[in-house]
Amino acid sequence: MNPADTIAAVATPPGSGGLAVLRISGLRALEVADRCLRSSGGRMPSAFTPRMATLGEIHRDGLRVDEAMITVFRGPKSFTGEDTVEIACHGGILVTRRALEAVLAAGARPAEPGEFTCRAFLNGRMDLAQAEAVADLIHARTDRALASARAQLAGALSRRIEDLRDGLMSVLAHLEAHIDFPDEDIAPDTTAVLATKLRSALDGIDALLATARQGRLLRQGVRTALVGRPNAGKSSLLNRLLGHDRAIVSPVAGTTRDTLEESVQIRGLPLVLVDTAGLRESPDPVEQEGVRRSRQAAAAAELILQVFDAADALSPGAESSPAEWAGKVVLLVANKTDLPGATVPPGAVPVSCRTGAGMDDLERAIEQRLLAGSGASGDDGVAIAVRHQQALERAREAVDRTLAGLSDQLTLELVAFELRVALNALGEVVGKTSVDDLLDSIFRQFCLGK
Ligand SMILES: Nc1nc2c(ncn2[C@@H]2O[C@H](COP(=O)(O)OP(=O)(O)O)[C@@H](O)[C@H]2O)c(=O)[nH]1
Ligand SMILES: [Mg+2]
Repeated sequence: MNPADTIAAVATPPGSGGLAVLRISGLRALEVADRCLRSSGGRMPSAFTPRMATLGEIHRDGLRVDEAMITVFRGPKSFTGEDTVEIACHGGILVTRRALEAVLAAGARPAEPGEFTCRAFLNGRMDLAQAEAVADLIHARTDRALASARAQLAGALSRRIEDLRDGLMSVLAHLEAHIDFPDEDIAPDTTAVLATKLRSALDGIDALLATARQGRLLRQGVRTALVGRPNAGKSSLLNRLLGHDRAIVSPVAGTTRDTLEESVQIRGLPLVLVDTAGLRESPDPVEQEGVRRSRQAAAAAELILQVFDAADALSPGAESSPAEWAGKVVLLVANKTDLPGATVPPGAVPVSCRTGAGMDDLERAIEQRLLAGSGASGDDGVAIAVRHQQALERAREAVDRTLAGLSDQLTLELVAFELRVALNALGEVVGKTSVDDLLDSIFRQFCLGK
């Protein structure tokens, strides 16, 4: 990914549509554009007013490829920070391909995945956490996920990280002053002040770490298994939650034999629902396999909706949940409450998949149980990703060691060293690591003896 290259790509998804947008970015973006684009009045893009759409055409070898609206952005005022040209042409599969070929023939090279955003990061238009948020924003499937991605793109996570870094930096500055003047002992009350600052950094890190579960939930969705005896109404519940008939519902017990997966948004949370065969002993080998898959689906799920027939006295609701469900969110759903004689044990959510009664309550219960203890996202919408979590955990451990070093009165060099480890780990979240680390990672790639 040579940043000196001028790159081009189609920015809209493949397929035919009304419009397609091509993007050219790099030092020579305007030079490339001048070779393959012109306004309907015959002007070259380098003469266009920046940020104003101009009607024109894409041409190659003197032949017109397509009509287009062309917008020029002069760096650094562009997404990538470089000179950029955006071309909106007709969105046909072939016409888009020919347009891209014309741009490539004019001297750009095809961009690699993520390269435009990568350049935005390298050129200081956004930090690493914000660059990642671009991908989150594009892939968001629910409103909550979208809100969180927007917050991260706007710098909510970056600000929290910068605050933490500032706090730790001031402690480091103190330590280093004492290292430079070793004759002066660090005063006990100074140590106490530093320790307080370190502990407050730990609290800040913990607050961010508490959003990790929510982050995973929003980015990946919650695997949710519908389990229970045959005929309890699992497939009916799946259909209700989806809002349309997807699974076969039948009074014949054992109808659902394979597991079936569907994505759904429940109160802004992405869920992957897995309908399963009922859990029961069966002599039928196909159903046995279905039961085995049910167990597997339940084992892989984070949320289990344990459905039972509230009108069936023989189907006790409070069946103890198997030991392997420990650590999962299990919600007991009492179905068929429309039938006479239905009884709902405490803790179960009463619903009727036939009438739709109780579905709102069930959705609220799902939301509440999933967000409970997930630390929800912060007020600022921050919900960290796995990469941030790993860096923050390392930062946390290093701050812990710094604190221990201070109280054990280790040499200040060692204490400061741990603190730098913490600062670097925090820096990784936003893409700032110390020069030492950067050089290290660069020179490690050199061969020995050079
Ligand atoms: N009365 C009543 N019948 C229901 C309800 N939900 C499901 N059923 C019926 O129960 C039977 C089994 O439902 P199904 O969803 O296939 O159960 P599964 O085996 O757990 O997937 C079907 O005949 C459904 O029409 C309900 O809320 N009330
Ligand atoms: Mg079923």
